[in-house]
Amino acid sequence: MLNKQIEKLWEEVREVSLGREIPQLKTPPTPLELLREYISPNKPCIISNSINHWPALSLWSSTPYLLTTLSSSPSVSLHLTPSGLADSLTPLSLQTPPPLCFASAHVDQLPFDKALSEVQESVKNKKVGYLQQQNDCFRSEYRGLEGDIEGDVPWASEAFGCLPEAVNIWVGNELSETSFHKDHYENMYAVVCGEKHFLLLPPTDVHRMYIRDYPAAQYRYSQDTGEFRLELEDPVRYVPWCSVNPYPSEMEKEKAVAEFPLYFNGPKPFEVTVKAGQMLYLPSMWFHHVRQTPDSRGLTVAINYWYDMKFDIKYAYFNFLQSLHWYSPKNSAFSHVRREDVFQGLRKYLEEEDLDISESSLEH
Ligand SMILES: O=C(O)CCC(=O)C(=O)O
Repeated sequence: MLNKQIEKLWEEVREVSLGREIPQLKTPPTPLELLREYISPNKPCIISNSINHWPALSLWSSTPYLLTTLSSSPSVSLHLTPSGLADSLTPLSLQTPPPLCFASAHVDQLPFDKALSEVQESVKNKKVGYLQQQNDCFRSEYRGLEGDIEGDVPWASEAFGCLPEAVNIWVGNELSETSFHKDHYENMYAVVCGEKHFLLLPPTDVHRMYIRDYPAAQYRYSQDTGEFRLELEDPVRYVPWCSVNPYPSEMEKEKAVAEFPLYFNGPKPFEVTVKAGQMLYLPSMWFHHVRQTPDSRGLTVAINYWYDMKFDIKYAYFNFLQSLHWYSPKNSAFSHVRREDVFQGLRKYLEEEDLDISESSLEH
């Protein structure tokens, strides 16, 4: 039973390395400082005054500028969901227990002006648009804006010893939220318009995220009916995803705390707001949850640079830690009981939908 030792690790990491607040740097660090103080110890920081020279900081707050500059560009990827939560856990049906799936957004390719209108006309619990695509979309779909930012973050590229693998843009408003997850990339995340609010947990806190396998599903939006349908992938594909929603409604709060006590009763996540003109160094494998506050015209715009991470000893330690089981007594409100529930609900759903999925895939 390693629970006590794992809990000690959460505390010790904060005591010896992370502290209680994310460091705020007034100017960009030298490559050596970034490497020594932040990348090597896998420690986030917020950096001010590092992108003041980007023309984007003044230009992109003008919607007419964006529309004109991107008017002859190829189409851009628009993510549509009913709730603003893409890549997040969603009930597949109204059954009890509700079978949860990992729901990805409906993705449309549209000219920028049409896609931006969809974001601006988003309606909560009906249709929410988020302009994003994590495939280097800035350098392909938004080429027209390339001169407004730098192709890389020079002091970071020097510290990482490489150029960014991908540059992505995120254009949304307060209705879009990104659920807790981690990436196998080093991330330099710059906010250009509005604010982004991050909750951060170090990789050592992996047990507090209740990562479980969920069947993948896809939202499909119909222009004809104006409705979304959630379709389970066939054959079933499982996605390991964090189970914790850090902001449950008042009604759901008690249940959430009972289901995920390690998250809600453990050390508080680091909370940081990245303002327009600031950059967050988000180290590889850190769990992050992202919300946003738009600027006065109603948009948040951010750019992130993904650099390859080093699959070094930290990665090996993380995998080892994740392989250790958190012991939960049988019949407790969380742990295996809930996992079973997830599959019980799914089994019922598949039967009702007459989907032929083998029992063995459900034992996954
Ligand atoms: O800005 C967002 O909504 C999410 C950003 C994110 O998850 C990332 O850069 O890895």
